[in-house]
Amino acid sequence: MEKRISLTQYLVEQQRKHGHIPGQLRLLLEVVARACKRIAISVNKGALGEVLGSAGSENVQGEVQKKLDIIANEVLIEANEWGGALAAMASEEMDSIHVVPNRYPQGEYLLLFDPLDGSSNIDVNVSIGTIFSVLRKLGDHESVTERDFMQPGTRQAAAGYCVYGPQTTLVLTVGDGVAMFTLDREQGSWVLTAENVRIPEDTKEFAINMSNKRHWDAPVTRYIDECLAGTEGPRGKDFNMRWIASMVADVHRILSRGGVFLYPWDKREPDKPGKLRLMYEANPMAFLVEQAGGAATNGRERILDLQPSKLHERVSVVLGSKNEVERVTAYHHEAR
Ligand code: P6P
Repeated sequence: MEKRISLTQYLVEQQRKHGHIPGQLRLLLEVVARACKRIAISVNKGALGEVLGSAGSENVQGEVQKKLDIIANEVLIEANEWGGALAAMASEEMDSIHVVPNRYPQGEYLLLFDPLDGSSNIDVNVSIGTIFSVLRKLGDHESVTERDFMQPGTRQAAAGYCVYGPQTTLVLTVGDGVAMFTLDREQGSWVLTAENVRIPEDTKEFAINMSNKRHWDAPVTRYIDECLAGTEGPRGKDFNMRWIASMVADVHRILSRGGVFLYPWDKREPDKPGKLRLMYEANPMAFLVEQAGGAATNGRERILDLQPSKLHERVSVVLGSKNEVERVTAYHHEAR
């Protein structure tokens, strides 16, 4: 079997091949990967590690925090604040940004993350994950504020996720395609197991929480009804449905074999554009999906083009196989 390469060697080769990865970014990505390894160890302990259940607190979203949410957040903060690559961090679990303390050197990057996405699955042993996005700090002003983070997803320098499932897999892009690394637990190292990942443009598999059907907007209802009609309907083919309720796991399946994922606006919270967060869920996943030849919109516009105004703002998400995303988006425009 050919010799597999490590994450470090992959990043060094990317740096050498394209100059695509400045030294600071390579260091940052290796630190994030190491933090994900530590989170994987805590996640894998489950009940043995006293890490299941709720922490008895709520996050900025008003969601009950699980113990592992807080552990994962602390691991990412502690791993990243001393390295010198970052100016500040933002997390789903923290109300405001965390500026790198003065006792450490400040770098030129901003790191955003959902430290443990899919928390409702933690206690029932279903795959969960860490999602991260890297932006560059704009300008050379000293004091970093939340305004520095208000950049569209097209400005991401890197994005990725780690899925804690049957395998522990790190998926990464620096704008030159998508690579996947599987954690070799015996060596404790990330090993390249796929690169230049491609999402098929067509699919027969959709992912949506069907229990919200009565709350959807007409274009989404039309699209899903056509999928459900199968060969007897206008699509002329049968569809399959998957919903893991863990975005990382659903997106990983789509990167691995195609599919379309929808978490659209619905009338349960009419004043909110959607459930998922733009900055540290939709943007990194949209960057990965586009780099793999897929598409990602909020039903009408390209997610990566959206100009954020708030750190924790939400968005509707339709992503995956290009032709399906384009169909859903076309239905939204027709319904205008
Ligand atoms: P629902 C997990 O809480 C999450 O943010 C995503 O990972 C997932 O896709 C979605 O919410 C699941 O939401 O409403 O189906 O529980």
